[in-house]
Amino acid sequence: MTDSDLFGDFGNERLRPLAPAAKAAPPAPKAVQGPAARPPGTPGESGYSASDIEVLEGLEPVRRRPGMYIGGTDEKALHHLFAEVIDNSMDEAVAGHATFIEVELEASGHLSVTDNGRGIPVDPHPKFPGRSALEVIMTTLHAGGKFDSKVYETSGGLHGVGISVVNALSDDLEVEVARAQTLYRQTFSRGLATSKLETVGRVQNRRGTKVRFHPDAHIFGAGARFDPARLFRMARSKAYLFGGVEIRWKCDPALLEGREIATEAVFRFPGGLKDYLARDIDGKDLVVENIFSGKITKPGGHGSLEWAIAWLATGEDGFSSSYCNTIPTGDGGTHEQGLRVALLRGLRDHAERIGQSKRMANVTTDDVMATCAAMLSVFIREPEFQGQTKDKLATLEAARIVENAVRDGFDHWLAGSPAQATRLLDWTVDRADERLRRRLEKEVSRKTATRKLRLPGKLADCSNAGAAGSELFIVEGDSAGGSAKQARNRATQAVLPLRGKILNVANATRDKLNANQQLQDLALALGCGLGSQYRDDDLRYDKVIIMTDADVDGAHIASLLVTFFWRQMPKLIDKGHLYLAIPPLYRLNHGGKTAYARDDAHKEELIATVFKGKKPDVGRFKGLGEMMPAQLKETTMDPKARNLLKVVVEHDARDETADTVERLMGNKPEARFLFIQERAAFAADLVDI
Ligand code: 28F
Repeated sequence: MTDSDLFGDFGNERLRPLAPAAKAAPPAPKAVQGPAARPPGTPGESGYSASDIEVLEGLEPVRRRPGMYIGGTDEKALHHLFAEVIDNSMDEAVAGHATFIEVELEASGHLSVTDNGRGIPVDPHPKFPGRSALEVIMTTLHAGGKFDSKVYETSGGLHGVGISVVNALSDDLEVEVARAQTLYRQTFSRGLATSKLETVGRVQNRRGTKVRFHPDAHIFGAGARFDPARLFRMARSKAYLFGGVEIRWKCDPALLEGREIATEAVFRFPGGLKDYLARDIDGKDLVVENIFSGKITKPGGHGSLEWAIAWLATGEDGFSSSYCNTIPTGDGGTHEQGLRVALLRGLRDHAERIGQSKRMANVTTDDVMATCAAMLSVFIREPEFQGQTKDKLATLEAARIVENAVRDGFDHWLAGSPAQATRLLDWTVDRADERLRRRLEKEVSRKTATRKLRLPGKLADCSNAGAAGSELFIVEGDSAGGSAKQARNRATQAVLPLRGKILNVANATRDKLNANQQLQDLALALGCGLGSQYRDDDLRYDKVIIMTDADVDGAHIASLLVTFFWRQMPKLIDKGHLYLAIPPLYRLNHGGKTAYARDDAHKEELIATVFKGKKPDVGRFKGLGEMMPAQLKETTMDPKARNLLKVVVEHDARDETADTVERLMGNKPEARFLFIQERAAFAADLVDI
């Protein structure tokens, strides 16, 4: 049994996976192949019919462990339901069968998505007498077509795969299909049909699929609500990513109480990513005034791609937003790699052409991308995603397709405006020089500073000279500090014990912050300065890991620390340095086997999977200080065995994050009370009531 088995499928150093986790997936279901010959009379433009569906088992696993399918039951997971549904409509649009998609949020919390595509097949399913293809798709997990290219042009959601998960997690769901001038309807609740497939009647000028659903309060909590602003942004993003579809937004005014978004809107952006990027960098100073963009469309969509790139001259870091088949790939992947290589090689060749190739000698892709705001969207058939998080593209062909296309466009763009090209070349070379200068400074400062710098007495520093590979564990109290110091790897792991509660900087004055010994010690240990003085190159550690007890107090201290970093060192978060350790809450022993569980749900899961249902002895850790150093190392600190949660703020969620931190940590208790009220059911799930 490997360590990661002890912690089940937690994605190492990433947030929960959005895809079914292979390890904890339901028992291997029976695959039922349709009959070879097409049963007579099966309709469908592309000759597609129910018999092509490879059917797997029911939806019970989805309700039992929703986290395996949508990454949790929090707000992000709730909005994943919408993503699954609209991705199916987008598949129809990208495949050329739909031209509009309607999204409507009702006061009741019901959300409906309607497309004018071909409509989900309703012909009888040959393997399930008395059930239609529609019902089979809605009520069976992974009911999707064979990965046969004629069916899957460049589908993001695999046409019907995700929709059954949405059905399982909705307490009320209604599907309407208009196909062959006939309107059909069927209703469901929690994955089970609550009506037969009804033929509602003849329809003349309507075709496509409508899904109207209400998330199940038993899964997401009674207070769970769709956030209109988030739905609005998600719907708008789809229209930017595929100019061939019009997306119509409608939201009940009652849900918008003074929010800044419209009750109705129509999104159609033929300008595509160029418009999307222009909106994102609106008004910012650029190194070269116009956006470098391009688009390659292939018949059937496979191999199509679009990009839009600008270099910010504001001193801000750049960002890369990439997509595959209109699905966000938050962790990048092969397509982004192809883009980076194309830009570097294009610049290098340009330097050579103007006899300045020497200047590019030290330039890396990091320097080219340092202040680059890039958007990239690819369409490929049957994309492969890396690992379980499903938001990193692994399809190797994508790197080549993107590099060739972008390189071509870039060569023309550079040749087309020599003055701009020279400015970009100068800018990029400056970035490289700056990076090298900082690295030198850092090595020097690290060595001298460690001697000279008045490091806080409580810091047990690591012996590593550079920041690369070094980690700082921030722990609460001296007993946890003691265990951590014994458990650590002294070469690469430093420990800073903080005593007691941390100042809540969300409503503290600068003076109070300066007077707070804890936070001053922390800032000293980190070495990178606070606020506008922050310099990422001076940060003395590569990873800053908050390791507090697995109890409510620990969670409170962790949120106070995250508030401190968010307010005083946001770039430390943006650069991916901040993590949360995941110490175990329980130790399970039985029959010579030991496993550690992070919470009650995980304990149950391990009893079922590791202990095969046999009741193990369960020990609860009162705090890190309680743990033997060897256990602390094995479960929480050793990079080979531990799981870490990386603190990530998505580029387009910054405002939302600032708003949430203010509401939760600010000095307006009524705003906090409202926030908690809205999510009371989540707390209910957590508290043993
Ligand atoms: C509001 C959500 O789900 N739209 C969809 C289609 C169209 C077809 C389809 C969907 C059987 C199992 C492959 C129709 N005719 N909107 C949607 N529109 N699924 S979902 O086929 C499902 C097949 O997977 C469709 C011919 N080919 C495909």
